Amino acid sequence: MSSAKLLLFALAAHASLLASCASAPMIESDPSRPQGPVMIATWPFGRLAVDAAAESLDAGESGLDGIEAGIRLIESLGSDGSVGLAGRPNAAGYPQLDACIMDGPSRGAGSVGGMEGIVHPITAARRVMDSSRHVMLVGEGARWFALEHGLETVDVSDLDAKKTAWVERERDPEEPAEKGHDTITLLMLDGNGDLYGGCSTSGAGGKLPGRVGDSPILGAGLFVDNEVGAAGATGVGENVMRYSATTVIVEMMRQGMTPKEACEAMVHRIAAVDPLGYELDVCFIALDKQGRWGAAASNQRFPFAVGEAGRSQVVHVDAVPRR
Ligand code: SD4
Repeated sequence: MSSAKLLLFALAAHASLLASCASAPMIESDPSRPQGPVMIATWPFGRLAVDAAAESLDAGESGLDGIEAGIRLIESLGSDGSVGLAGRPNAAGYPQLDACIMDGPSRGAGSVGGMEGIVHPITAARRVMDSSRHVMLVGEGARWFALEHGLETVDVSDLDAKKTAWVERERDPEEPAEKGHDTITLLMLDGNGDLYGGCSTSGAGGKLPGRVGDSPILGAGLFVDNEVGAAGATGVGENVMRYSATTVIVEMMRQGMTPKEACEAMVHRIAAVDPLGYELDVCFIALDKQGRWGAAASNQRFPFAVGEAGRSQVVHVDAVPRR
C-alpha cells in the first residue's frame, strides 16, 4: 500500500471519529453486565479496533486474532496520524514503529521496536511471538525478520518524498514543528474468560531516530496477566516506562482494586514522585478477569472505546482530581 493512500484513509477515519468523540459520555463499567467478550481500546479510533476485533471473534477466530485484526485496521487507517506508516515521522523524517502483543493463556509475547517500512507492526510482533524464540526485535533486525516472513512493506520512494517534506518543514522557522502522538492499545477478555492485548504506534513525532517508547515494552505500554487482568498505556512513553506502569496496575488489581481504581492510583503514584506531577501526560486503560474496565488520565479528558454486550461506544474520563 502506498503511504499516500494510507494518509487518505487516515484523514477520513479521523474526521468521522472526531464526531463520536465530541459526544462521548463519561462512564464507568457496569458490573452487572452480561458475560461475553469485553474490550477496551485507547482513543475514539479505538472503537474501529473494537468493532474489527468483535467481527473477528464472530467469524470464529481466536482472541489473539481479534487483537491483531483490530490493530491492523488502525495501522492501515493511520488513526489520527500516529499509528502505522501514516504516523508521525521521527526527527530524520521516517516513521519508526513500535508494537507488541500478549497472549494471556500461553503467556506468550512478541514485540518490535523502532521498525521502518513495515505496514503492520502488530503482525510483525505476533510473528516474533509465534515464529521465533525471542520476545523483542528492534530496528533493522525487526524489519529483516518481518520481510523474511513476507510481511507487507511500502514503496521506499514514497517514504523518501515524505522525508524530504518533513525535513523542509522542520527547517522552516515559520512552520511549527510537528509533534504529538497517540497509540492504539486494545485489551480483550474473550468469551472463555481469557485475556489478550496489543498496541501499536509511530510514537512521539520528531523523536530521535532509535528512540523506543513504552508501547513495545512489556509491563510499560502493555501488560496482560491471564489470572488477573490487563492494562495499557498511551501518552508520553518516557513518563510511563520509568514506572513499569501497566505491570503495577495489574498488580494493584490483583490486590483487589477495580480497573478504574488501579488506573487512577497509578496516575497518583507517578504524579507524587515525578518532577512533572500531574502534567505528566499519561493515560491508562485496564480490564480485569471479571470483565470490569476502567481508565484514568493525568492531565486531560481522555476518550476511549469500550465493547461489551455486543455493542461498542466511545466514552471518556476526565483528568483525575489532583491530590
Ligand atoms: C510513545 N506512548 O511512543 C507512545 C505515544 C502515545 O499518546 O501513546 N501517545 O511514547
